[in-house]
Amino acid sequence: MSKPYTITTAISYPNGRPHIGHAYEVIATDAIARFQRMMGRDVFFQTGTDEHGLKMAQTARGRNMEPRALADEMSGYFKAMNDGLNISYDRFIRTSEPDHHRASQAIWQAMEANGDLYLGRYEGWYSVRDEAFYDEKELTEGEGGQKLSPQGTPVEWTVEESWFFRLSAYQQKLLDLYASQPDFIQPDSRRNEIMRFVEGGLSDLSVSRTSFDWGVKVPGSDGHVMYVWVDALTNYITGCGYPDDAERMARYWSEGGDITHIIGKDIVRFHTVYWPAFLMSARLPLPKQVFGHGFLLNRGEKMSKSLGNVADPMELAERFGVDQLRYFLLSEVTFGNDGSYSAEAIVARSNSDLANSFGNLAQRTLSFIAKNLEGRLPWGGSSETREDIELLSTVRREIVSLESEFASLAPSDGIQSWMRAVFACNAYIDAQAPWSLRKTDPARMEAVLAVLYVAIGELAVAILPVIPTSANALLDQLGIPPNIRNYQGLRSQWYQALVEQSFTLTPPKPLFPRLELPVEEA
Ligand code: ME8
Repeated sequence: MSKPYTITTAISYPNGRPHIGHAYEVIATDAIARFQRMMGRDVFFQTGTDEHGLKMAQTARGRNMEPRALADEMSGYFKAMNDGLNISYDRFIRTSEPDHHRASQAIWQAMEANGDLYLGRYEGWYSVRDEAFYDEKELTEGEGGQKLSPQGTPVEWTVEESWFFRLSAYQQKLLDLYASQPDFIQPDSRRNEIMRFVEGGLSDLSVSRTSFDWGVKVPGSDGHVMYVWVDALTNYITGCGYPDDAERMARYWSEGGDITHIIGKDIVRFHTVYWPAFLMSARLPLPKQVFGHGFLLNRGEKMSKSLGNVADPMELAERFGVDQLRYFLLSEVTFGNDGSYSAEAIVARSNSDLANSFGNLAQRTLSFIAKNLEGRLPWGGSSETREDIELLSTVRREIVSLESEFASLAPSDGIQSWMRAVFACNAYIDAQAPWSLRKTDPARMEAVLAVLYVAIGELAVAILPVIPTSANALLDQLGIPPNIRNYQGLRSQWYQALVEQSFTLTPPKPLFPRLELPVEEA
C-alpha cells in the first residue's frame, strides 16, 4: 500500500454563496491532491462547509429562516461549485452531520479528561464576522468610535458564562513545535508572524457560548454550545474516522503522517495555535504542515459586497472554461502571495499559454500526422539527432522540476517549468520544420514528428493536475491509456507500445479555443 497523504481546504461558512477566493483555494488544493495521486500516493482530500456559529445564526435570522435551512441551501452551492470546477474531493463534509457532532464531543471530552477545560465567565471583545475573540491591545478604532479587529471587522463587548480552554499552558509546547518542525507553518512570513504572537503570551480561550444554540452541544453542560472554531477545526479528524474508526485514523491521521492543511492567510492563527493545542491536549497526532495562501483581489482591490465586485466563480468558469480558470489561478498567482484577477488577465493568460503555445503545438503536430501519414504513428527509429535527444531531455528535466515544485506546494513554479518545456517544443518544431522535410527527407520528417508526439504526450500527462479535462481529452486523442497517465507512466516505453499496437490518430479537435472579450471590456 502506498504512503497515505491527507490534504484539506478550510471549510467555508455557507452564510452566502461561494466567491472566487473559495474557488481559488479548492482549485489549488485539488491540483495538489491530483498531483499526489499521480505520484502513486493514497490520498484523502477533504473540503466542505462550516455551518455553526453566530455568523450563520445571525444571517439566518436576518433572512427569516432557520440556520439549518440556510446551511442546506448555501452548502449546496459550495458543493455544486466543487463539482463544477472538477474538484476531486474524497469527502465533502458538512459540520451539521451526525458523525461530526460525535467527533467534536469526543475531542471535547478528551481535552476535558486532560484537565484543560474549566468553567468561567467570558468578558471581552468578539467579532461575529471573524467568529473570533480579540485582546483590547489588538483593536483599532473606526468611524464613530467603533472598535475594529485586526481584520477590520466590528467587534462587540461580550459577557457570558463560558467554558475555557487552557491555551496559556501550551505556549512553550507550541514554540517547541515551531522550532522542531520549521515547515509546520508556511510560507515563512506567516511563520514569523505566528511566532511573534505566541511569544507575546497566550490567554485562555473561551470555547463555548450560551447566548444561542446553533452548534454542537457541550457534553454534560446544558445550555452550552461549542465555540464554532472548536468544532470547525475538528472536521479534519472527523473525515479521518475519529473517534470510532481506528483503522482509518491510523491511515490518514497518524503520528508523523503526511497531513497538509491549505487555508487562507486570515485564519492561520486558528490552525497553527489553537488547533495544534487542541490536538496536543486530546493526545492526538498533529498535522505536518499548514500552508496559508494569499488573497485574491479583484483588479487589486479587496472584494466586498458593498463594492459590488464579488465575482461568481461559476460565471467565470462558464465564460472562459473550467480548465482556463484553473490554469489562470494557478499560474498567475505565486502560491502564498496575494494575486489579482480580471477578465482581461484570464483571457490573456489562457490565449498565450494554452491556445497559442501548448494548444497550437499539439494541433499543428497532430493534424500534420493525421493528414500526411493518414493517422499512422510516425516511425522514430530512423535517425536520432542531437536536437532530438536534447528536446526530450529538456522536456523530462522540466517535468522532474514540476514534480518537485508541486510536491513543495509551489504550483506556479511547476507550471513555469512546464511552459519552458512547451517553449522548447515550439522552438524545435520551428527549427526542424517537418512540413519542409515532407518532400526532401520523409524519414527525417517522421523522426521529428515522433519526437514531438512523445513530448506532447508527456507534457499532457504532466499538466493533468491543473487542467484535467483538456489534458485528458488530448491524451485520449493521443491514444495514451488511462493506466499510464501518471508520473511513473511517463517513464515507460509507451510510445513504442502504441506503435506496436498500430494505434491510428484521427484528425484532432482543437482543445483551447482563443478567448475573446466583449468590446466593452477590452
Ligand atoms: O474562514 N482570496 O470560512 P470562509 C483567497 N469557516 N482566499 C480567500 C478569500 C480571498 N479573497 N476570501 C476567503 C472560514 N478566502 C472558516 C474556516 S476551517 C476549519 C474554518 C479563504 O468561508 C479563507 O482564507 O470565511 C479560508 O481559507 C476559506 O476561503 C474559507 O473562508
